Amino acid sequence: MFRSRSRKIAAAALAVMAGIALSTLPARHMKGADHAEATGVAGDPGADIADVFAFLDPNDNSKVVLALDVEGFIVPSELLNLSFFSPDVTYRFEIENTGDARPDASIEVTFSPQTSRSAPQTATIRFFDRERRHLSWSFTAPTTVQTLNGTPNPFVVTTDPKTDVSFFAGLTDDPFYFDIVGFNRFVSSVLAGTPDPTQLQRARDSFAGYNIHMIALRVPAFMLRGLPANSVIGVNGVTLRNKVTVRRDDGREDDDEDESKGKLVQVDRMATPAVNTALIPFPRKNEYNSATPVDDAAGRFAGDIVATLQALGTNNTNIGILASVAVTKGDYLRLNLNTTNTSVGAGEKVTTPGYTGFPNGRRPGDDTIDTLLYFISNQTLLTGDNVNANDVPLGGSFPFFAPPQQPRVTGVIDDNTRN
Ligand SMILES: [Ca+2]
Ligand SMILES: [Ca+2]
Ligand SMILES: [Ca+2]
Ligand SMILES: [Ca+2]
Repeated sequence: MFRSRSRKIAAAALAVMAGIALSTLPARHMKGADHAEATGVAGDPGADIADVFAFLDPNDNSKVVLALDVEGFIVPSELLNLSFFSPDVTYRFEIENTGDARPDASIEVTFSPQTSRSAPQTATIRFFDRERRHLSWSFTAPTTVQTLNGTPNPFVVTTDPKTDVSFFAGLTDDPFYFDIVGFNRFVSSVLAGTPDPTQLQRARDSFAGYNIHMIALRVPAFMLRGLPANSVIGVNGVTLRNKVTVRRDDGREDDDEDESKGKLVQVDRMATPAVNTALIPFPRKNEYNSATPVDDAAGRFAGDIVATLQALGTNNTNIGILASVAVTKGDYLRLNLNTTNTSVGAGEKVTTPGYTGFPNGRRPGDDTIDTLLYFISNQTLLTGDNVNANDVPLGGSFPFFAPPQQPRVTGVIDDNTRN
């Protein structure tokens, strides 16, 4: 990988430096972008957002692709039993387009109950403008049904003829890639006083071989710009459940007869990867998930985030960059709709000429962990966790994610998992 011994030593030194810095993180066991990062969502997989994506369709920059995924680590052999979206969860994309922290529009997705393993659920997609008070449009679409065959069922994409909005929901390969174990072993070695950067050379993608529940939309950009049209939008993924649910003796769940009918409570939120996972102290992680970007901009978590970054040795310039992404105007994925995008980011670094990805929105292939480590290390460390790409190729058209990992056919031994 490196051409000379001196480069190897330099890379190792930088890795040690970052490791020493990262060892001071309040969350010493980093799990993923946002997979099961807090106790409140770790026990509620159907509402646990793992990642959020926002990028210009590389084939048609007049469209924005929005995606969020929940309930990761679905093993291929269980993909039939576990392949459904909770009918009790509201999945919401909050859109901010005026430069403050307050959402100006939202897209909500809900699902009918699953009635059969071989029948799709029906998703209802609703667009609200003016801070969710006005329903602008809605349509329904089927989910993609799964199979235990060696070849996955093709993705079912529905395009609403009135709005030209496309929708997909179903299992995909988990697009996030990161060596959880190597990273945590390295941090442990630093904590023990014997920094061992070779732990970062495992280069094993902890998410390889597993599937996740993906919800993706492709939306004409003008719908998200607001009036007057703005060039930068913020995207925040949110899950909500009914505030009160009554569990009945016959197994039904009912919220119709309670006075709280219709009231929703936020279960999880996610925009910038790894903010809650890496920068928020453990005792405040559930609180962070329940809070809003308005709270972020008001400084509710700024002290914790800045203190963590300072402890990491991050200088004011790079704290400023990271704060502008996740604190100053609230934690949103901010995407410039006027920045031409021609790829899904696979194989690119933040320093790649012409790079247009995270922290400008987030594309499926963007190496967000390496990018965050790059800014945390004052733009010195580029090798990150040495996992540089997803385990399988991403798609070339909407929804751009890879098909689900299937149970292997007879004679195939490797299941792709890299534990
Ligand atoms: Ca989460
Ligand atoms: Ca706003
Ligand atoms: Ca993957
Ligand atoms: Ca990486």
